[in-house]
Amino acid sequence: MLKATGKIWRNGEFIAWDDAKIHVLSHVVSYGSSVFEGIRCYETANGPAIFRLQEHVRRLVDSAKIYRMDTFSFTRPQLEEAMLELVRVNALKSCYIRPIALRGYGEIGVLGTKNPVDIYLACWEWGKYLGEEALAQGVDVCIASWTRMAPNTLPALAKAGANYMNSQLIKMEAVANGYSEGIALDSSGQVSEGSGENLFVVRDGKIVTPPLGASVLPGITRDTILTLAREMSIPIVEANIPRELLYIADEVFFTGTAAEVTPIRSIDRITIGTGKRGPITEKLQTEFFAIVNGSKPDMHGWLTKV
Ligand code: PPE
Repeated sequence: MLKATGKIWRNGEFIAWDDAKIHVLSHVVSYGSSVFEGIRCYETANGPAIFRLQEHVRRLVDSAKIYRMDTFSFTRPQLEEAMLELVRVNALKSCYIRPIALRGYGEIGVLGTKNPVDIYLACWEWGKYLGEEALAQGVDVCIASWTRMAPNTLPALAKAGANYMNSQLIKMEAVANGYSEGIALDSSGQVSEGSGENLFVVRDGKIVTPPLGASVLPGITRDTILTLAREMSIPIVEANIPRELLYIADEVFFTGTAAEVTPIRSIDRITIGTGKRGPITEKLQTEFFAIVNGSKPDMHGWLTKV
């Protein structure tokens, strides 16, 4: 269950959690016109710090631009500052931050360009996305019968609410069949991503992840792993992945703000590698957590102290 916090930021002002309501005829409700983010704020020895705040705000503004929704008057630095203030106001040590820009109440009809774009920033405490054990033990997943959106349908580079109808189909099918998560292929049949995670495959000490053209979200954790692997001299490339490569991989893992770095131990009931978290996954996971928790120096400037 979602755990309520004190305040939500709306268009520049803090309001009570329970007052963050929208009219049922707001454009977003009928037509799915929202763009959003998911950001983690981690507890560190120096207090709470938001992970890759600038990159998340940039992607929010990019998503809004793709949908001609970047008509709000807040700059990126103002949005960054507002999120820091949000965490301070709610006095949380660690949390998940959910910024949402939506087409609000006004006209009715598909176009929506005359409707206001309202921005909300909320945060709450959120634990482990795929379960507490998932990070160590790995998860059992399937290939979904639903594919990701074809590139000329809904743009995957935008983190838009509407894309998550596709994610819901993938996730519901997986859960209905007893899996934790589903992996979707793209419209040409290549591996794309999970319903809410990017995907990495390890074979013979080399890592592959699908390119941005494979209908994936340009994940910020994905970028973090690409960067860390290069620095650790682990060969890593972005390339198309045929479905069957997943079955014969040594290791497969998900990345995402919510899922962090989660190993996959089986796909379609086929055991991946040894059926446990693999050594490269573990190495990257350990490095990732050391950085986000502030126990290793933040060489990249990825943490913004609250
Ligand atoms: N692909 C999809 C489809 C996706 O939703 C996410 C994040 C990612 C990849 C990873 O992106 P990033 O967080 O920048 O590394 N999914 C968010 C939503 C989860 C939810 O259920 O809500 C998240 O992880 O915050």
